[in-house]
Amino acid sequence: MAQALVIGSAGQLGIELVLALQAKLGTNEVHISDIRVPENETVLQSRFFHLDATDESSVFKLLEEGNYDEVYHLAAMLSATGEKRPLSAWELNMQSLLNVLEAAKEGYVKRVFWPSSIAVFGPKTPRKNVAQDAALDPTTVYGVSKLAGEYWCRYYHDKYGVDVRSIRYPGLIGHRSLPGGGTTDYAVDIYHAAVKNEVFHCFLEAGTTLPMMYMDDAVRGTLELMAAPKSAIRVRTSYNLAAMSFTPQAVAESIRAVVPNFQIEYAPDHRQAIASSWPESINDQQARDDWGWNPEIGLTELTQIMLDGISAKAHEVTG
Ligand code: AKB
Repeated sequence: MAQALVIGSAGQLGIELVLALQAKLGTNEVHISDIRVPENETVLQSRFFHLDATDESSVFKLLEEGNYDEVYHLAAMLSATGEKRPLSAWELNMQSLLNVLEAAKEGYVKRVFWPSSIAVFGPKTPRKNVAQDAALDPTTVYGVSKLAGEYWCRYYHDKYGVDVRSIRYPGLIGHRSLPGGGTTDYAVDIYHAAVKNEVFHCFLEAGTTLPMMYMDDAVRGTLELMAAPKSAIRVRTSYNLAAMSFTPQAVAESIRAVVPNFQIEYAPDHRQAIASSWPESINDQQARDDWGWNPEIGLTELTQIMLDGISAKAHEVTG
């Protein structure tokens, strides 16, 4: 039987996490599941299970039969789409988590990873250098579901001994998969526009500062958290994690250093209110102290990596 299962393997983080787990454990040691088939040939070399994670009996069957060491439960509806379909977002984000936690309580899996987000913060949270135990004040259904999920995780740990671990991700930026339905998605889309020599229409204002992270840092952090000894994990809600903070204008400038004629236009939409409710920067000292978190990539390197990665893929496709 495989060691790890990724639920939500077709999503932006899912694809990248599966690739990293395959490299770490071997393709056969990783099973993948989603409600849709992942669009990545390498990811699909692992055994795929079609799964609706809101269906309790399907989740139980898969986890009981698989008896995995680790389950990474990533299936979720993100902030922007969640505002269009609040009840569906709540159902998917909450029910699927409870299904996995219940299965873990039955002993079908040793360790669970579940992602939280900077969306748990809101207008009452300080804007800068947000502490681990700062006020949680979400304004979106996605943020409310992440806040509730964090406390469910802690409840299952404290009450039933479930070893569930979590990170509050900032916006994640990678070139091997596409985001969908989030407020930080612009920070991936902008690089695709730059490589295609297109004018980028940004749905946030030029000066909107948000916490962001290169995908490889996020995946490495996730695997490090999961590999840490149980005794090191002192936060059973979710860890703050930070790498960099920037505005759309700053990304555009960093792109212009490589692609001098790159152009951006600003047309803020409903996502601006979500972004404006989130903090600008996060303090992740607790993750550094407890399990040695240390981000590696900043904006200048990120821009080069993204432009190189997307261009290489475009050449593969056309070449
Ligand atoms: C979103 O924008 O909804 C996500 C997140 C910050 O959790 N990327």
